[in-house]
Amino acid sequence: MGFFQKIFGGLKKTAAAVANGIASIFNKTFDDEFYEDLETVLISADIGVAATEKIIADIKQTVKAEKIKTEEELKQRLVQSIAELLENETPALEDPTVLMVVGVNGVGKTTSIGKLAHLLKEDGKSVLLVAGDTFRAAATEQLTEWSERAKVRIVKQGAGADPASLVFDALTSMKAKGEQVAIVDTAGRLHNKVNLMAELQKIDRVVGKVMPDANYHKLLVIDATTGGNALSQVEYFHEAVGLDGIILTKLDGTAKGGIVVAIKQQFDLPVWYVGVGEQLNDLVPFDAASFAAGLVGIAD
Ligand SMILES: Nc1nc2c(ncn2[C@@H]2O[C@H](COP(=O)(O)OP(=O)(O)OP(=O)(O)O)[C@@H](O)[C@H]2O)c(=O)[nH]1
Ligand SMILES: [Mg+2]
Repeated sequence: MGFFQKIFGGLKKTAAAVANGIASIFNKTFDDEFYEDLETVLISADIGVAATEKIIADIKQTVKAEKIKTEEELKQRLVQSIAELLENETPALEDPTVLMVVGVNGVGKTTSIGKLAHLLKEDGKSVLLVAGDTFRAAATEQLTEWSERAKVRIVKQGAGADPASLVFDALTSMKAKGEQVAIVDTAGRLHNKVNLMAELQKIDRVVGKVMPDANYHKLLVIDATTGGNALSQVEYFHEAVGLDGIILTKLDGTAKGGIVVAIKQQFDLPVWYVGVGEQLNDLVPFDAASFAAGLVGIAD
């Protein structure tokens, strides 16, 4: 299955909600009431107030300029407006790359890392997983299973080991072996948030020290089913460690996939990958046009 079909499939619930919403409000008058209802449909998909206002303004203008009449034309125009808001550049992963993956507990960090390792390996890269979540023994076991599925090397230590020194060892061996991409798993929860952020900042310094020339990116994983709360997670982690991008998981389990648009609008952070299921192949590189089409449920 191609990436487009995967994104499309993952957005099925959101698309059904948006398409049904539009079908129930559509009338050919394009009056104020119609636009108010359209606003409600978009906000219900978690697109966010600011982005929704931009989309509505854009639609209002083009409905007149392009003489839009049918529901299908309206939806196509909607796809275009959303795609414009989502357009972003994700950097090519040049060697060597270090990715630190952060996020609150349960959002899908470890699972996404496993899937990403597979995706990059399929792309011909040598990948190293670093089991930086030493807070729970089960976390290391879980990442080990993923390393076996994706057939990539893993560096790990016992539960309770210091994550920063584990990362130091892992990256030192990565340099020696000439591996191309390291993906570092981190804890989602420590005794408190301050400890967690201090730990992430410590790992951060170690990466800078061992591999100052690496292409180092910090990715926040957020769970699409959490709704508006995801926005405060973005804000918090962005302030604490400075993020480069987002991995949005569990798109398959929600009708609120529009959260991506709200995040882009509020933080101007690009989405790099989306998770559309629990299997090895269920992580897809983000693409604005496909995502926008999937969100509205039309395949161009
Ligand atoms: N349906 C679906 N489930 C997902 C997706 N990504 C992750 N999950 C599930 O979400 C649950 C939590 O995933 P983990 O990868 O363990 O999350 P985590 O962020 O590493 O959690 P902690 O290590 O506890 O902080 C698991 O049951 C995953 O299978 C996705 O894209 N779709
Ligand atoms: Mg985990």
